[in-house]
Amino acid sequence: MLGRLRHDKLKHIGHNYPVPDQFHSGYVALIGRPNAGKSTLLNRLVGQKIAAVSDKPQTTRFKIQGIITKPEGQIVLVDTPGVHQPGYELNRRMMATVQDALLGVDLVCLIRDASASTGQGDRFVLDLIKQSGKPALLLLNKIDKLDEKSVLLPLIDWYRQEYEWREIVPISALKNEMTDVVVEGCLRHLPEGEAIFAEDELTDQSLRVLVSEIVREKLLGVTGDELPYVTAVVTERYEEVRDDFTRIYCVIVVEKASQKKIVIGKGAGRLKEIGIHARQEIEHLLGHRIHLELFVKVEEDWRNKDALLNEMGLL
Ligand SMILES: Nc1nc2c(ncn2[C@@H]2O[C@H](COP(=O)(O)OP(=O)(O)OP(=O)(O)O)[C@@H](O)[C@H]2O)c(=O)[nH]1
Ligand SMILES: [Mg+2]
Repeated sequence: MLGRLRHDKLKHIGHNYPVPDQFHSGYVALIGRPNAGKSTLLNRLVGQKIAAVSDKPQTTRFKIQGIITKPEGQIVLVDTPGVHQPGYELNRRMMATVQDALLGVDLVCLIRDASASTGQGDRFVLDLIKQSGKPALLLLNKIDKLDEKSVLLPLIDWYRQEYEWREIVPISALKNEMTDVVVEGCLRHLPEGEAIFAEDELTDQSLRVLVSEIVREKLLGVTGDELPYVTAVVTERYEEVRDDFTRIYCVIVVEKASQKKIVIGKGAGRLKEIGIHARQEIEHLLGHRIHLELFVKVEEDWRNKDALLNEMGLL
């Protein structure tokens, strides 16, 4: 049985919180266009990297829950894939994940890249939230990229006319600016209720999935703009050899032999680089040494293959 990532591995937090009169808890979906910074914010708020982040759109492929427990309440943050037009079965499932997340949460956070101009995609995301009718916060992200903060004003005006936001918060997920205000805002608008997860839990993802996401993130980091969409990573074996040593085998799936060549690189240089970066981060996550082996496998048209997508845990 594989464990989950818990706080006790990372830092101790007190076990007996005084029970405040009103404890608020619930699920909060992070919804937005690809690259808006949803996963960056999730990692920031949880205080630990649990979701892959990259500058390539469509990094997140499935639902990842991060848990934040405070004396006043518990927030289960639901990170979702960026909203985009589905082309393949993979993308259809990604969008089904977004719809599913919207249905199942108590509160929605729309994350908008405030440094980008408004487009069709933004209108589409907004319509999804309108249709859900859920209470929502508007988070205008990447304010560190703005020379003039005043450009936020017309953006806020536009969004205000479209929906009754519970709160509008300009933030920088990357620079950790105003992120505590997001936590306070979420807690304020969640219903009263008991904690859903144990207070030391950080995520509902298995270590197996966290590991393959770390490998995929490093892969995205070293490959060009074409490859992100055609690669997937599956943790095939996860052997806890000893308490302080784990052996892990991951398979990187691509669609063509030519892509396999790109991933492996000259003299297997690229694959080694991915392995080194991933191993460092996984060792940091687990707090002990690991042996990581990466394989590359060609699986034509995997993005349309139900069996493979099921194996990857995509809905
Ligand atoms: N300058 C700046 N960059 C940011 C900020 N937040 C996120 N980014 C960058 O934006 C890029 C996308 O971030 P992600 O967190 O992967 O975005 P996402 O919304 O999860 O994207 P998908 O999973 O593809 O939908 C990364 O390069 C981040 O470093 C921010 O506040 N400021
Ligand atoms: Mg993401």
